[in-house]
Amino acid sequence: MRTLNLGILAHVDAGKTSLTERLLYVAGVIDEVGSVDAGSTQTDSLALERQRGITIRSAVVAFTVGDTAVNLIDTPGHPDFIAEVERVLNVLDGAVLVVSAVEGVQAQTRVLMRTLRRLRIPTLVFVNKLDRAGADLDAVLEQLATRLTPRIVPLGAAERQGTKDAAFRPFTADDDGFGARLVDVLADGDDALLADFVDDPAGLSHRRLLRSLALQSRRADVHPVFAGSAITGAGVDELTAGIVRLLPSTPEPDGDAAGPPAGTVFKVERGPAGEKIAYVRMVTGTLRTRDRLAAGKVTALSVFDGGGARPRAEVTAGWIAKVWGLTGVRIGDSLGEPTGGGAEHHFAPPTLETVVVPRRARDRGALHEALAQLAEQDPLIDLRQDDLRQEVSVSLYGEVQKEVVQATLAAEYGIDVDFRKSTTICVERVTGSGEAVELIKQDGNPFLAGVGLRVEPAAEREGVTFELAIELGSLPPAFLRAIDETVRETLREGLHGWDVPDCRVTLTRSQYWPRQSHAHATFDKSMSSTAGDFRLLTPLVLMTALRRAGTRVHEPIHRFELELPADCLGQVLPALARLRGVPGTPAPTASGYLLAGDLPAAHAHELQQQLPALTRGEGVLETRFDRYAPVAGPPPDRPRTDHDPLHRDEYLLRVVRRV
Ligand SMILES: Nc1nc2c(ncn2[C@@H]2O[C@H](COP(=O)(O)OP(=O)(O)OP(=O)(O)O)[C@@H](O)[C@H]2O)c(=O)[nH]1
Ligand SMILES: [Mg+2]
Repeated sequence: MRTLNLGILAHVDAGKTSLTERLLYVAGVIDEVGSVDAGSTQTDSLALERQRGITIRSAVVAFTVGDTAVNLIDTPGHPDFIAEVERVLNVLDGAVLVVSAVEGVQAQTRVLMRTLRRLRIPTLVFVNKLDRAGADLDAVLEQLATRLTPRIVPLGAAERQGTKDAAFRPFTADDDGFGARLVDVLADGDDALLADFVDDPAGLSHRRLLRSLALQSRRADVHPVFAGSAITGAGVDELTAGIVRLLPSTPEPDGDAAGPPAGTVFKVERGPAGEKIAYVRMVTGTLRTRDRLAAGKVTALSVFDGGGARPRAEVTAGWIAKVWGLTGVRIGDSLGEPTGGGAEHHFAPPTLETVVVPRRARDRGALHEALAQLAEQDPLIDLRQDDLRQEVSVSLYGEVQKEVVQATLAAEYGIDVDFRKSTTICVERVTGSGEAVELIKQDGNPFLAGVGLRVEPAAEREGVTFELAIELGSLPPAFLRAIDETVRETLREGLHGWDVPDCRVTLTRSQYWPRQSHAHATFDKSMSSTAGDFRLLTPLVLMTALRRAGTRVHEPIHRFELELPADCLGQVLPALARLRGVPGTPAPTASGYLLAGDLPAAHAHELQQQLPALTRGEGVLETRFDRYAPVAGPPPDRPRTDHDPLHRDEYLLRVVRRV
């Protein structure tokens, strides 16, 4: 059996879940097509998804076409749940990008396609909803080519679109112009094809063109386009055939699957008894029950089978498995051998933060526990415990995600919560260079550790780097590791309490007292340095260096696109200015204006709320994170969550008392 791990991605409501249902039906997995609107689909299985008719978590189902086992991952389209898509991207062999034939290319369509192309994930496009009034395949094809990529290959035409009898008619060799269009796109990525075409244009067989199409599609060089309807089933047979013919799959390993198991964990959930279940995409080797891994011992394995899962004793490369027993596992982990996957983020981070307050004070402990479990399934909510104020806060993408967190806490944990007003999450960027040093027994340094650090700015997205300007080997590795880890932890709260995402830190000095090993003396903590000494001293030195280097607070800025009726411009512009928006020149459209520009993330939600009143309900706003920019005026401070290494005396008092 070959395996193919397929993601279904799209803007919200384009029809991913409906299409998933239809693919399962066509493959014979289900006898009846469930409906999103009736809350009866295989993949929208959470109570909350069924109530709201939107997908919140990605879900895996499986079907078989010929000798290929397809694991299909249905993802959420709402931008608040983009993190779910992100986690899945690392495990896909291919994707189907769904676009509505009525709405066409939308904001999230562009974000997703850009990412799929950057990661070179082979992607087919399915233009859905051909049956709906207003469907216009040609217009959508034009948008795909101009707004996504010219490297698309439409494989058929729409008939009777806009009616319930809408159909997708695949092109054949006899279709006028189809061959020419194929040559046009394919010759770019196939030199031999180009040469033969130049030699003898009439001599290229249609089969040769289709072979080149499959090859280039599997390499993510071109994107075949299908069309149809998830509701009526039109075009879904052709799409099914295209999935196995035009996307790459993993062949069954022949014998040498004996290597150590390696795989990527892309989802973690809790079973009915609270047991942790990891979803792993196997990359090499074989994983068996009773295998011992760093994260725990495998107690059970299963692979996907239709809407359910089937127990297995072992799984090999290419398969997605549910794995029980790995108590220490986290999303994004590589199991076994490192698989090269890191925590690289493909999409923008959450830009909102909110304090979660239990309605009943006695729920405080349980709330923390519950949020910690949610953070296990969704690490980007980045639980933050403020020890001083006894509060917890979470990072969020938007108001819908907030409602989902609230509803989940109520339904699954019986905890009713309210949220404080959301605030934007800023970052601090280092502006200059600064150094500090603390040596043993000098200037009241109470630790048996000496550390000198230099802090310098780093380029955006460079991350925190830790380098050595001391001789390698002059400090035991355990101490080096302690400094390195503490540097990264400390930089999560900069001078104003915000994360410092990019920064170069250099270790310029180091000092330690070796383990005492005189004739009768055993290890004596008062005379020998420990990793703990380095962990406690490093924040002090680092924050002093950071203060000398200086930081500037940056806030998240969204890019917005706003379509509005012509006569509303006069009201919209001043409203934008009040929200610190910076619009470009209004571009006239058929029905009014298109206004694009920048808007602080802090005000994106407000603009959305004011929009109906400003535009008689006709305005359409799309916003997405674009970049961080310096905050004008006094920088906002974020409360610190722990002992404050900026104030040396207080820090020492707290830390020393604790030790
Ligand atoms: N007429 C018509 N309606 C469709 C079609 N596909 C989906 N719909 C409807 O569109 C709505 C959204 O469908 P979903 O399948 O939930 O869309 P989705 O992309 O999974 O949505 P999210 O997961 O929330 O992003 C539902 O009301 C569907 O019934 C189609 O081909 N034709
Ligand atoms: Mg869905």
